[in-house]
Amino acid sequence: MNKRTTILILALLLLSLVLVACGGGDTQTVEVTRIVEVTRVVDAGGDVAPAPVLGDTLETVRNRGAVKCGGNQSVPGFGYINPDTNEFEGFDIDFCKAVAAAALGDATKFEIRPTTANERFPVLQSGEIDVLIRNTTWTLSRDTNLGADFQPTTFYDGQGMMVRKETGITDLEGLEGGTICVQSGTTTEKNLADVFRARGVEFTPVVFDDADKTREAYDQGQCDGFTTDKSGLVSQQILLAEPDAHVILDETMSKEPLGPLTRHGDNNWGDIVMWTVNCTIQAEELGITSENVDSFLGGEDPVVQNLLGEVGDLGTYMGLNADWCYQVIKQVGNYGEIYDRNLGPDTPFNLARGLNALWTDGGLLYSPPFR
Ligand SMILES: N[C@@H](CCC(=O)N[C@@H](CS)C(=O)NCC(=O)O)C(=O)O
Repeated sequence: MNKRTTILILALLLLSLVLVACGGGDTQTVEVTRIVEVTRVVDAGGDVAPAPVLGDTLETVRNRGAVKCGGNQSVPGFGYINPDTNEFEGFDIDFCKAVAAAALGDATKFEIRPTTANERFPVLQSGEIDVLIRNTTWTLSRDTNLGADFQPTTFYDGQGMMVRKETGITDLEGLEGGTICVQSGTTTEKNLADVFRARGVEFTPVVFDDADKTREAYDQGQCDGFTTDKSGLVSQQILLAEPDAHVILDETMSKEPLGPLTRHGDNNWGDIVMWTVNCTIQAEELGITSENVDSFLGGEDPVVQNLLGEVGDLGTYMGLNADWCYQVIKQVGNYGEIYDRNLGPDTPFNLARGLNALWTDGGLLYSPPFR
């Protein structure tokens, strides 16, 4: 083993970040004071190897005893409050539970801070939440200018358009001269303008700042079309007065890779969220589920042993228990279980996996190795 020296640099940074609300063009300034800890391990040969940096979010989460996720409350299937149980449920909520299972060993130790599209980035940046898991599209400006780090995409989506069936409209050109309900602070708002301009289709946007108002306005006939991510349309459709009276056009107007975000400056916490998502994907690839995970313990396969923390120090590198990924699988499930529970054939959505299938099944989901 090489002799190693650890250099600890503590820097107090006062950052004044201009947070640009993603679509609406409004700007908000938030003062952020953060202590950044940089730890480097220098080996005897002089090469600098990055060592795990234990940022303060994990510490904060442990002290609080819960992970705080920014989320949705009115998007069935993804993030909503079940009226029967009064509990948050959905695909995004399950990924928040998975982070709690990884970080605290207990998937029930989470809190959801519901956010509008406009306030989601400021609440992440100010430290009010630990992670934002709310159908948020990964874009360059959000990843850089808003001080966020996007973690692996959990849902590959694209923007769609809903119209009333009775109109007989089958494509975007059919909306010429019409009105379109859209939510502010979203990529949706910008894409709508760009795509319609590019096609030379005139329209009038009717803009609201939350999902309920946008859907209700469309339902009451204030708009000819309703646009958001296709997953959002499928979700909102079940809340319309007559869901079957509406159709989502085949056209997809954009790329919307949706996934969790952490703050710039806490790489360790970012790694925890990243590898939590990867853990669910890798488990599905290996056929490990919440039901059968225990039968994989004590096996000989090093790939499984690493994933479940039976050998190696993978958890330690992130400041987690060795069984962090086992807890995610056992308590929340693998990616396919999370998908099916919230969006699969036994739900009102019955969404095909499509791009969200594993790479081995022709989709885009691919976890790097647990080595
Ligand atoms: N993926 C897009 C759109 C995300 C978005 O905010 N969609 C709306 C429409 S379904 C939503 O989730 N609204 C929830 C709410 O306002 O409660 C983005 O990141 O800007």
